[in-house]
Amino acid sequence: MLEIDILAVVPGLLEGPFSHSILQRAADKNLLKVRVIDLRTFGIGTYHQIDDNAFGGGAGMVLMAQPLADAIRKLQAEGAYDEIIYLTPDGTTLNQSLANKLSLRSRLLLICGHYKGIDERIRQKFVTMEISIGDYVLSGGELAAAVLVDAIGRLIPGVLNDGSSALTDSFQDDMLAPPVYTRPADWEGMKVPDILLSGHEAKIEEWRYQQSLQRTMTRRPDILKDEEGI
Ligand code: 6GU
Repeated sequence: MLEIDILAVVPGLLEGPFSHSILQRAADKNLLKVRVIDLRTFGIGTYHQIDDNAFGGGAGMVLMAQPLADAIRKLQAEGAYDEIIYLTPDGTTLNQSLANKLSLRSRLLLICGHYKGIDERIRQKFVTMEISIGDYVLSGGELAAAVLVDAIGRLIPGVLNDGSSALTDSFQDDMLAPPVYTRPADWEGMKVPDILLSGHEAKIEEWRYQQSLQRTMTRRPDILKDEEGI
């Protein structure tokens, strides 16, 4: 069982993603438990303030240390986290290897930033890992958290029906996946490669490997391992 708590500024953004398809099945099987916590409930004063202007000036608000610390400490009191992850464009870029590692943990806290980010002292005091989902800027960490949970959730053993399926994904062996086809074998005059209809398992495997290799060399030579290289 993997428990993921998500501390969010806009929890509504996370209502949809976890109640469908694979992640819902993971939850039904008690393999994954995602909980979204509204940072606003830890806000200060009548208006439940969670952000303030940045010291030193400049446009944009910063999430204050106190509401974040109060939320983190309350959640920690329910059980220790393996990692406290801050979703931020200046974090380590997410890749398959990192998703694999995180899928083996049992309790994670994801912190979603907003505006100009969170007070640096929260990063120093609590955060153990900082993750970005790519080199572009989102308006907040929630959608990035949804991407991270999807990437991790489908890797938890038992979540996918076909246990081998996650292992043949693009990136899983530093290679892109080969092309796939389904019925009909002839669609609008476009035929499925004969080899896939041959029933010859070893030859099909070799064809898929060659297709993967070719596709990776042309599209993503940067991810190829040396021994497979040109
Ligand atoms: Cl994790 N957060 C935000 N706000 N923008 C991003 C991101 C995260 N990863 C890529 N862009």
